[in-house]
Amino acid sequence: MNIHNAALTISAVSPSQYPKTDFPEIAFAGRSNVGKSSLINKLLGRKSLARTSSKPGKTATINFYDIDGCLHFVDLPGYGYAQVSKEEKKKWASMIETYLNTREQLKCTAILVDARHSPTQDDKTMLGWIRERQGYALVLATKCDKIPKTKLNDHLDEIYYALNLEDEDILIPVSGETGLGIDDAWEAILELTGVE
Ligand SMILES: Nc1nc2c(ncn2[C@@H]2O[C@H](COP(=O)(O)OP(=O)(O)OP(=O)(O)O)[C@@H](O)[C@H]2O)c(=O)[nH]1
Ligand SMILES: [Mg+2]
Repeated sequence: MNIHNAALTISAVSPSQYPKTDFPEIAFAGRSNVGKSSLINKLLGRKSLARTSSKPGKTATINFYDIDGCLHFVDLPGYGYAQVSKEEKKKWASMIETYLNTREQLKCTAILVDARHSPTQDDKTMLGWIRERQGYALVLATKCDKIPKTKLNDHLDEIYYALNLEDEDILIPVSGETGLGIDDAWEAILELTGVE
């Protein structure tokens, strides 16, 4: 996609702050530090629009990025970060759940998993929520640049089976570092959000 303008619309914590726009949204969910914000930057061809950090827990709000006034990318707080207090975890979980369960503009939620490791119980729980809402799974396996090319298929197979993926689901290997899989990811995003 040829992007002319991408900008942060708002960092929201509650539904009253969600943008009053009616164009489609795609959300990016995944464990803290899995590479959500990095992938958003790569998809948008921007270095640091979405703030990233080697320290998990960077994104603590629901960040809406407006793309040419026709699509919102929604960067969700990461889950599963052990160092966050119980209170904070509860707050983030309820923030994510409220958005996923109530937002009508949400057309697709992608789940990001680290291609190097087996998906966690938290990943499976999150995918369960997503499936309940949209039926299928769009799984983006991140940090593939860190896996030797000859091993990549083994890692993808492991994710496929661990998450019980099926034919109608989509699993795309990506890298927010090298740009691997970015075109494929865009193709899936445009199709699943219905953006021309
Ligand atoms: N090698 C490599 N590093 C990556 C990739 N994606 C992200 N990283 C690194 O992983 C760390 C976390 O990336 P973020 O994009 O901030 O992760 P996040 O999922 O947004 O994390 P939270 O906001 O805490 O939920 C950073 O140090 C990134 O540079 C990737 O595809 N390849
Ligand atoms: Mg982030």
